[in-house]
Amino acid sequence: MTVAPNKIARRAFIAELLRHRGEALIATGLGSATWDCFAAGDSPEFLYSWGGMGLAVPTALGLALAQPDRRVLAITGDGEMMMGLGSLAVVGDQGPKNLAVLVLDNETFGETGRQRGLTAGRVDIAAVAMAVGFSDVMTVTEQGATAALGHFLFARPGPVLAVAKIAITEDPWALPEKDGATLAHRFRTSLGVEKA
Ligand SMILES: Cc1ncc(C[n+]2csc(CCOP(=O)(O)OP(=O)(O)O)c2C)c(N)n1
Repeated sequence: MTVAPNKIARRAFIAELLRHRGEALIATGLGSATWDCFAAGDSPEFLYSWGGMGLAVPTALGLALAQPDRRVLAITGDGEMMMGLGSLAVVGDQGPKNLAVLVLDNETFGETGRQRGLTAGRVDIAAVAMAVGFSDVMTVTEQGATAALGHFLFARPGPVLAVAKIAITEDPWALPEKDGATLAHRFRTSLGVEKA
């Protein structure tokens, strides 16, 4: 699936996609992916990252292995994913059926000043995922693709990865709790593995 008339507006896209979440756990990449998920409606089942560039997929992989009965989705940016690219190979090696990855690809380091990202050139993260053993990949370029994407990310046997080609946009600030210990405690409590 690859057409690109108008690139995707991330906030509305994520809000629509998360309607299909069910009980999936979400690990967000730093910066904009975190703000998008928080803006769509906060949940203790969202594990936000404020600064761990490259750690969204490793975090989601750990969750998926520790919680095999829960669907786990990492939502992250292209720059963040490129920094943690090797983690895709670990996912391919481990092969968790309950893990999905969504890369919000604006082909820039948006948050730090729109520096050019590698996916603006020849790098194809979906092709990398296929090459390291993901079971399926998808590239989305349409705002209205959220139902198909939701089914792919939340129901297809994993590990699966989707790349959504998104627009470079200026979105209003939407900042969740910042304290990592508080966020982790809230998340673990919601899983029932820690007392409130
Ligand atoms: C190790 C490390 N290097 C650099 C940064 C600074 N930094 C924060 S967000 C960001 C860009 C993230 O780009 P991308 O994941 O594509 O997300 P976008 O902002 O474009 O949505 C960078 C370089 C950081 N937080 N950590």
